[in-house]
Amino acid sequence: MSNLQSASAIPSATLREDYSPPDWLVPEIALDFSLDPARTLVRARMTVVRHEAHDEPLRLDGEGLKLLEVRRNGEKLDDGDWMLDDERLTIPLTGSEATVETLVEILPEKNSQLMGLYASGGILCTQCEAEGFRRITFFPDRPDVLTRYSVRMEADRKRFPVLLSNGDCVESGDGENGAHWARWEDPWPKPCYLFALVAGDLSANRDTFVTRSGKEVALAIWVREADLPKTSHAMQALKDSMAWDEHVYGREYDLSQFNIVAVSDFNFGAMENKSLNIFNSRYILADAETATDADFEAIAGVVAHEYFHNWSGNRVTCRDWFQLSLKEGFTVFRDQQFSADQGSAAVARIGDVRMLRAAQFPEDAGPLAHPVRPESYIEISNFYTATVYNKGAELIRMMHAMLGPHDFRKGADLYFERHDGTAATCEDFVTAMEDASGTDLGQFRLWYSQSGTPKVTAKLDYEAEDASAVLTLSQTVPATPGQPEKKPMAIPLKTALLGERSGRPIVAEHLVMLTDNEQEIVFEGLREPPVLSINRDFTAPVAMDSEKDPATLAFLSAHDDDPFARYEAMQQLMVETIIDAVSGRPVDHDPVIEAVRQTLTDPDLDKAFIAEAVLLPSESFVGDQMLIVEPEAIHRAREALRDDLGETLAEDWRAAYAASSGNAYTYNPAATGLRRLRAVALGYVAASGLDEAPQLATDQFESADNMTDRQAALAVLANSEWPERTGALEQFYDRYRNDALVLDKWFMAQALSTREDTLASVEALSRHPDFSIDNPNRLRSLVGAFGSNQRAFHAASGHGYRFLADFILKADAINPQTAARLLPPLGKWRRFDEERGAMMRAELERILAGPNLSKDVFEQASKSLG
Ligand code: 0A1
Ligand code: ZN
Repeated sequence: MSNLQSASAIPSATLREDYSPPDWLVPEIALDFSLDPARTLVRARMTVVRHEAHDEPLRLDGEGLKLLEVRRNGEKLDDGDWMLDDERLTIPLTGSEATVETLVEILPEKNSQLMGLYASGGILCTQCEAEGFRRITFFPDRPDVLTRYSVRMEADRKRFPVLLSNGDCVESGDGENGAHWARWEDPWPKPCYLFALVAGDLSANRDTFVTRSGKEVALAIWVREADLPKTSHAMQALKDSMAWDEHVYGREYDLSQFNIVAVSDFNFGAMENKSLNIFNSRYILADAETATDADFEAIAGVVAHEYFHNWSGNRVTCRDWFQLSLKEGFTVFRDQQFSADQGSAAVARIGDVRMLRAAQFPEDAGPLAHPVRPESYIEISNFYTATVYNKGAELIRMMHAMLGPHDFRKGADLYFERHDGTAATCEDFVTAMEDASGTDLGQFRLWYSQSGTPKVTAKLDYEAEDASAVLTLSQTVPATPGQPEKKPMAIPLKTALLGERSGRPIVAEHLVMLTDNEQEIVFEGLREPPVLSINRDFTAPVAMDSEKDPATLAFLSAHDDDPFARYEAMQQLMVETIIDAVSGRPVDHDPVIEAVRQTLTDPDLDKAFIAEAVLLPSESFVGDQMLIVEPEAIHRAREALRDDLGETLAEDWRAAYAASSGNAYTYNPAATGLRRLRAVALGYVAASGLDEAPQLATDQFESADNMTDRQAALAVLANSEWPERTGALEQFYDRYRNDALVLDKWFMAQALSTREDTLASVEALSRHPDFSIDNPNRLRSLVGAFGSNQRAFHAASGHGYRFLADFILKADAINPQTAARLLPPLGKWRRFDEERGAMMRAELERILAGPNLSKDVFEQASKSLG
């Protein structure tokens, strides 16, 4: 198969600068599927039109297809009339237009990569982004070829009573031998990565939405019948998203139906195929018994994300895959705005930044760093990254901050107006923002091309005599692979000064643009000594060093009027305290304890905010701040601070726990905030060493009327040395063994455990009868989660590294995309001591030497070593 590498063939890279427009366009295609999981036949008849003057033949991408027939203008061609290799079919054509027809055979049941047409739990479904369509039929598989689709499919009526594709069902009927068929037409030209087809025994939760211009849209969420009761939250999220996009961006839905299908085997979260979104079932199915509040939030976020793609991605798509952030960065920004509007905006922002720091900052600081608009790739699937998605969203957010909401909306309108129905570039987006607002975004464009997280230092010097202060800002952008030298970036920083005595703003929030390597800003007429509050709301995705002492950080954590800055001050105080301990400097837990007490007992604060603010930074995040990561020392220092916080504030934790307990389950922002605080408080009660802690956790575990509380208690028990642990894990397993999504939580709680024996228990779990390497969710919940467990993965024996590498090699033979996504923890080898670093490198080398390595894993492993 073409995506498997022999040791001798080094896969080649595709370069952004090599882009050239397609030689042939395909305005129309008629697809005819004879569906059978064991052997499906696909007939494709397309009209091809020569694009500008050239002599090139028609080249169609194809992978793993058995070619049975080729026709040109209706005439069957002999073998010598075309050329075939394992990547493409070449057909000579004369004239400016032709009809080309192919017939191929594919084997959905054998498709373990989950790209193209595959079988999941008896359902046949497709995944075409980025380059899966070529595994269905021969076609110019690139996003700048836009085509109108007519799709006929025929299948056994009993096994596949429901037949879906993009657009509308225009005809259907009975076939021979118990078969039936349907024909779907999509009036909107689209790139082939947005094609979708589903056939299966599915039931629908149906609803309707009336658009602002009065068109009725039929909505349906298709699942297995038993799962229907778990679809109401996703349906509500869909209707909310449709209304939100009209209200905030003026974007209306453009077809008469919108279908969502949930499948249990899926490489990513979900896919925005035109009017037929296909979802990983974990982002659709939810009820109080089986899903946590975090699951409910994620479902709403992903449903919104996929829906918003209808405009940012489908109506305006990407010219080439280097422009992926054009649709993904913008759509993540839109889904973040939507989520912020559903509850506490501050808590939503904290969540965005947590995610960015957990996934993107490390990526930007490691061997896989790449710009938001990459310059080259070997396998495009490896570029569905936190940089393209989440840093990409931060770029859009910075433009929003610089232009203001009004001009930003004008820019978005202009972008949609100019590029509707076309394949556009990141540059087109920035130009539209520039043209609509008159803002010069020249220097800002560097954010798309320079990788690495800028480091900004801010120093405020106060002159008491003349009531003034000078803010000195400087920036450096670290060298990253292929980019040794960097230019200074345009960095928007929302800034305010607070009075040291009053705790109130004495210079109101305003946007400071840092554009030079170093810059000074003078503030005059200061009534009292100032305290700097900078990068409020995290306006810029930078690492900020503002040289504040613990007292100032504690002050800001109690007084800053920007909730994000308040959270940030507390985090910084906690990180510095832990790092002091790791580095052997004298440790003083008191400022953290005092700051946490203040926040915890502040009656004016939202409970969800308190819960986020008092949570200690993760061991990985602390490690990311250090030159050489010391996993065991970080674990010990963090646990010591946690125990001290638990013990010293035991009364307060008990009180917070009690105040947030005892309500019957409802799902709304106030109730989820209370549950979040209860979970955090339970964690600290457990750390306090109070005798009652095991009982409290066990009671919560057993009597919870919802998964949020039950899972929180399970996590505390799974981390503990208490005898109650084993019983709780057994009970959980017995209760949920038949629910795959909940069983994933059971695997994950153990893989994330901070206990010393986690590696051994994960090894044992990998032999559990319910573990399956074929299902991406299960693989990620055990092996993926383990790779993010800093203590267990970095066990000094190196066995954690070996375990992960073994799984990457095994998974690569089945599903290269999912295997490659497990690799980044090994790529951090430079950040660890010599022994660990050498062992990690050795595993990367072992992976690279693996037989028949995929392009996906080859790219990640070779770049990680480089
Ligand atoms: N466009 C989707 C992400 C996605 C990408 C590739 C996939 O399959 C390999 C699936 C989904 C999104 O942003 O949600
Ligand atoms: Zn997306």
